[in-house]
Amino acid sequence: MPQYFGKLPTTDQPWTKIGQVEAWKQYDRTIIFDCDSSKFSIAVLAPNLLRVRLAPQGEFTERPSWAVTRDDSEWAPIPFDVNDTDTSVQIKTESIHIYIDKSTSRITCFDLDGRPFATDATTNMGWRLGAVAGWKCIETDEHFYGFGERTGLLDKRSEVKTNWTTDALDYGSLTDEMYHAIPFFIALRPHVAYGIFFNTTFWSQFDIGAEQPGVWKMETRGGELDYYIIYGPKPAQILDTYTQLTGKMPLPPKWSIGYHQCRWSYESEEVVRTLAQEFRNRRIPCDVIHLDIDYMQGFRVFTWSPARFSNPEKLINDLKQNGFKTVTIIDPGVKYEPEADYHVFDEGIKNDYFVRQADGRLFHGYVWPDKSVFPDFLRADVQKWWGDLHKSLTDIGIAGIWNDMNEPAINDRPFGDGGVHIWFPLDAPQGKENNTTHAEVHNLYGLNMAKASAEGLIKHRKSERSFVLTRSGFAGVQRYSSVWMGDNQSQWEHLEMSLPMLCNMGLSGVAFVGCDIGGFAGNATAELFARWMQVGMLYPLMRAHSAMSTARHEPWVFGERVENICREYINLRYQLIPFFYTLFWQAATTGAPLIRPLVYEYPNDPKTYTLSDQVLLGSDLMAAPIYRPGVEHRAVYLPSGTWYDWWTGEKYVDGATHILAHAPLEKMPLYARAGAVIPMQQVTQYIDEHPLNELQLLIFPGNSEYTLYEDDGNSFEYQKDIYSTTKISVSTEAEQVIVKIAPRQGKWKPIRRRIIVKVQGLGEQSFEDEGKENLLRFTETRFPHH
Ligand code: MIG
Repeated sequence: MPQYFGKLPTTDQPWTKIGQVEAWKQYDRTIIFDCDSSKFSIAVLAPNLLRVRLAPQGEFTERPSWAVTRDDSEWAPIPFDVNDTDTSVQIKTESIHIYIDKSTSRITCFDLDGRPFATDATTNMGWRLGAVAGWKCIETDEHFYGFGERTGLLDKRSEVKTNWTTDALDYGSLTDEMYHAIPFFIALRPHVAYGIFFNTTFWSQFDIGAEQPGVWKMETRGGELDYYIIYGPKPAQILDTYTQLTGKMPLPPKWSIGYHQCRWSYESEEVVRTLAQEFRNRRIPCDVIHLDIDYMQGFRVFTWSPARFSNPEKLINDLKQNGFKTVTIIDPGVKYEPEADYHVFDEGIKNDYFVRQADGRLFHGYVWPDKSVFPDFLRADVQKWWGDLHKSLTDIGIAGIWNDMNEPAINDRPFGDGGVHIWFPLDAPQGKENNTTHAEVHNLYGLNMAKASAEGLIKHRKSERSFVLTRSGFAGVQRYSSVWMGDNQSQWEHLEMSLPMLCNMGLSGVAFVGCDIGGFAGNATAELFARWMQVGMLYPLMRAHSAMSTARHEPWVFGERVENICREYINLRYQLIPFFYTLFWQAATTGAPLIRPLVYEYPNDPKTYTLSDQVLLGSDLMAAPIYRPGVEHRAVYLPSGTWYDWWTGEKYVDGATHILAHAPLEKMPLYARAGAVIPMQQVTQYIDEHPLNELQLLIFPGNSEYTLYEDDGNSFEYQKDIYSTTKISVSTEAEQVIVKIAPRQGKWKPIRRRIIVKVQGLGEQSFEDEGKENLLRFTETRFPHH
């Protein structure tokens, strides 16, 4: 039976609804409302941030907010007013008003123009055995984004989204549970947008008007309703606040934003060496090679197959000399192997690091190493142990770790106890002194594994930044790791879906994301692969990968024409590294995604609300890729303003219109917004191949301000303020474009270099970069078209 039929509600019990407000009292920033036997509270944490909690039994319990990095008390106090009338309690901050109706306990928020948002529905808060829920109104023309990792297109209105980490292999557009669970979304309509972070790690679910049109619902199988309302009105403001709550990403090492090559598997030293040399011979840039599970001895984590990788240290070092970083996969399942001198199993048993069942027996499941046990990553001592195990890898030069199967997946084929499906027991005790159960922390398993990996790498690679990639995570995973969308397929539909999937991840606070270029399962055609490499150039994480027993998917296997296309788009990626790196800095400081749906930048333009097949990189570069076979033309929506064709320089004045783009296989339509400043560098075969003595600023006439961010790209010195920013302003009047480059700010200094400023259609000027102010004028007459 398809899973969506299995989910039809049949035996639901009724909800007990909250009663009227009988009394209320303010404690500092929190207002507590007494209703019959229950209580609810509203804490004002910032002018645009509220936390609402409901204790059905009238008792707020001490409960951990696993994903939240800031306690309520850690938010800077802000002024707000509380007024009491016969019928309501009203709270006013400098950005929003909150109205609590005493007879129903319904909460409504208003912006300063009186537009309602996050309005409680008639049934507003309720509970029944083992579950709590909240209901709010969907406004006309409201659309819903985020929800973490989701298949399908951009807007999730009318859908049901469950938050429960799962190995979602063979996923398609109807799949609900995915590898990541991020109970956060953004609701948006013209002039109003707000975010909801549902603060629960238990199983939870959003129903966006499927059960009751006009009402969205959140439900969790935990004891307390606890959620944050984050007012915008711009998506960028919501994400900034949301990532203050769940954490910002650190800056990645610059090499990790180059091209990554992966396959299940490059199964021996010889295969890996040939692969690496192929990239260099063919002059296709590549920075990272991933080793999938076959590098291990019998899938035992933290071992190497002596037969296939006899001298990993030498291999990794030789790769390093040739400009490659090596990333190894690590799964959570530890082979159950008593008395075999397998140190990981032995140490884990000795210290009791593995999850036990409620009856105290060791829990085991079947994964790649066959019978396996699972570290309890919730425990700090287990995290530390696991992190330290990575020393054996970092000591021989491993620069990054790829975490797979950490949902945790245990019912994967081709294993199983005679085909019997094994579940991870929800009542298995977890945590220090067994203070909780798997039911509460299942969703955190991948996040905490990634955390252990990230912290182990920081500790053992000392002064160098590392790369972590995880298949599973929860809200806040951005603090530790990059993320990929698991096992996609070599299908046009999956190529198309990759853009809205990554956009919704970005709208859920996770900026460093990618999909397997070319598709994981199945065989790509030459045409699909070429189109996918073009789209992959836009992914914050640009990694190609393919599954065991599929045809090879390296950039050169589809013949010369496709190889040239791959080279051209990978080259473009490398030219755009300063642009991407600055976007990562924006993500790290403001929570802004790199890859953005148009609605992010144009939230008042309803034409963008369901637009899933065009994306922005940052705010100024827009791609309208092709994701259908045989298609060489497509409609492109240009939002309001002036746009330029990236390839031809053609200018489109006054947007909010559609154009027809011509896109032969060699071309992915790309556009730059008027005023765009795109920092670019020379193509190298890998990051830091040699010092770069040129920085190009490609500018499109218009009016704007841009800040370029730079640092050494590899160390943690930026955390000690060793970085620099340069403000570039562009103004255009009549026939003249004026580019003003402000003095470089900050402590980082580039090597001797020239800055080449190229204004689209008006030629270029260059100067020696001394970090000083520079004013350049470009006019039609001085620089005629060429
Ligand atoms: O059971 O390690 O999503 O990227 O190549 C499959 C083998 C396990 C699933 C991952 C995929 C990886 C594969 N893994």
